[in-house]
Amino acid sequence: MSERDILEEIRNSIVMGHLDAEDEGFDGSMEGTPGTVELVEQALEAETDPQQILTVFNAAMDEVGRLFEAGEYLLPDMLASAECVGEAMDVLEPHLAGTADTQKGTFLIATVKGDLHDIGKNIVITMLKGAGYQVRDLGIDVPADEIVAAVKEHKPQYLGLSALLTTTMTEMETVIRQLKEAGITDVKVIIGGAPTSEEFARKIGADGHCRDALEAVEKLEALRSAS
Ligand code: B1M
Repeated sequence: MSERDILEEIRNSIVMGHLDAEDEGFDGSMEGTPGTVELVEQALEAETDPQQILTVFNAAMDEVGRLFEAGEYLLPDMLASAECVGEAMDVLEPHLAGTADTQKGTFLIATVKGDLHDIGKNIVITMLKGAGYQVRDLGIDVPADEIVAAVKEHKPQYLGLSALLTTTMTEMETVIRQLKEAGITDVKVIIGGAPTSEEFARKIGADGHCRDALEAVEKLEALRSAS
């Protein structure tokens, strides 16, 4: 199978919620055929660039979002596709991970209060670990005061905030305000997630916005060399 074909198969398999060969997928007919996990393993065996596989995860979840918006997919369908990406990330992570370089500093990240989306955050974590940062994941649905307490405790150089909902992105502003109120000015805050933008980052006083995980690495490198 060509590289293009296998990447296309991974994309389809995520969209169809086909986790692995034991799973039947949304249409009930896929049991016994390679699912997302086996296809990612095959792609890695064929020496496909892991970054390229990550790009396919993004594309597949965009399609799932489109189908959900069109009313063709329900919540459990989105969850099944999300599970495919989660398991596939576990297979991919060792191929992306690097060794922590203590010189590079600590990066703390959370999905803000009210928001349960973590696929993007987890990709950012994998990429930053791969780039040598020490990463601490605070998880999902994390209230602003817990984030501020974690910053006080761990004293990271960088804080990442993720939000996928227009209703939760406003929590990022709360976090930045509470950091200021606590007198914490030495942590650089960068944000990301589909509804956020460069303009929004400026408005709430963040130090940067990242469109994707690659840009998160670039932004941290830029902030590091500027400091
Ligand atoms: Co939800 N959901 N969802 N969902 N979901 C969206 C976001 C939505 C756009 C779908 C749609 O309608 N088209 C829509 C939001 C609409 C809006 O706010 N305008 C939506 C909705 C409405 C909802 C619910 C409200 C549905 C309901 O209950 N009726 C509900 C809310 C739950 C909650 O959070 N309280 C809900 C629930 C869920 C699931 C739990 C089923 C599941 C999440 C499972 C999980 O994450 N473990 C889910 C999913 C899977 C999606 C979509 C389909 C996919 C998200 C995703 O994983 N994308 C999504 C549609 C879409 O995004 N196209 C959708 C792939 C991922 C790699 O990209 O997360 O953007 P992304 O991350 C990127 C960048 O944004 C950036 O880098 C990442 C990697 O490149 N980035 C950062 C992200 N965070 C960063 C942080 C950084 C830096 C970069 O820090 C430095």
